[in-house]
Amino acid sequence: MNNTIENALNEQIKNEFDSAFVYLSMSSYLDNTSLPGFAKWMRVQYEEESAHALRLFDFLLDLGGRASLKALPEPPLEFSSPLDVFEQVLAHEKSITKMIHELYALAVRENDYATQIEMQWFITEQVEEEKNADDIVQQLKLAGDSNTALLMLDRELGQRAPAPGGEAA
Ligand code: OFO
Repeated sequence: MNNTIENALNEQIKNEFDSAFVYLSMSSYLDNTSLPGFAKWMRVQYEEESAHALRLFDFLLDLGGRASLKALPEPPLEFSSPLDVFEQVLAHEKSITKMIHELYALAVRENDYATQIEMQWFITEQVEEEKNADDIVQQLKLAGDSNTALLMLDRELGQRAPAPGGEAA
């Protein structure tokens, strides 16, 4: 297969696993902060990112490419508040969106139609990812210093169900 596309897909597999690692670390922080609902929401997000990585991994193999897994940076461990966590999630998702758009543009330049179509799924997914993070940032801002509002939000986020069958969603 096209080497440029193979390298770019391998890089994005790493980026998706990196997202998974960052969110799992955030889940640990949130659990330690006695916010089990937030922690669960983030744990489901970890599972979704892992599914995104595996989706790209399988796509690369289906194209006849070779998946070369790369080392991941150590994720951040400490955060100053749930709002800090979700502002970082939003910034992280915006950077991932940029990477996906660049991958799509590369597939266009390389006349790789299959990768263009695969990237369309990720482009749509990123709209959802940014919206979800932004919604929670706004809700946390509205909650302000109210512990009651924070606990209500924790209960609501704790209802997030895992993606069925671990599928990317
Ligand atoms: Fe894979 O969508 Fe977030 O990073």
